[in-house]
Amino acid sequence: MTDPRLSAVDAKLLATLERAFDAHAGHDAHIDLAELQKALGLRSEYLARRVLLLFDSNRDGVVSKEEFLAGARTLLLGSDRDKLWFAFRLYDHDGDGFLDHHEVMRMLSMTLAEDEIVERAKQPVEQLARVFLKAADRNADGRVSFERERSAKGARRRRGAKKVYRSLLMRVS
Ligand SMILES: [Ca+2]
Ligand SMILES: [Ca+2]
Ligand SMILES: [Ca+2]
Repeated sequence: MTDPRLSAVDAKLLATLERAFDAHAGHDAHIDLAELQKALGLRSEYLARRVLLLFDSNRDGVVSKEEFLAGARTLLLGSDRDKLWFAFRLYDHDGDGFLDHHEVMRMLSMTLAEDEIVERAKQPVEQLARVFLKAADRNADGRVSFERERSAKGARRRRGAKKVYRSLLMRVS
């Protein structure tokens, strides 16, 4: 890094991230699905797979150090919009730019499962999904786009995103 604007904090973070990568990547110097799931402490292999897809820019199925640093920097130092965009793509399973009922259901199920509150949840996921969509889906077409999502009261979805950020932050610090 030769950027003179790179602050000491930034440089320190980069060093921390590099150490975190080395610790999890193993001898092949790449983070595969199992290593990523373990590194993030995720119960859901599906969620780990989604994170891997977002980090894996060259689509070779594993995360290189460069890909890891780029992704982690976006999540740690990026704008709120960058972070939300990451979370949105995480749950947009078919990549059509919208969260539909099934994707919202999956997102809520996973968030609840990761938080170990699935047994305690009084409302079934189906009902939560309906409430969420009703709050976030302003033009009532049954799905949520990124722009609308951003401005809507998508509190549950944001909590899901926070969980991922928290996991990432915890593992790299
Ligand atoms: Ca590895
Ligand atoms: Ca890759
Ligand atoms: Ca979708």
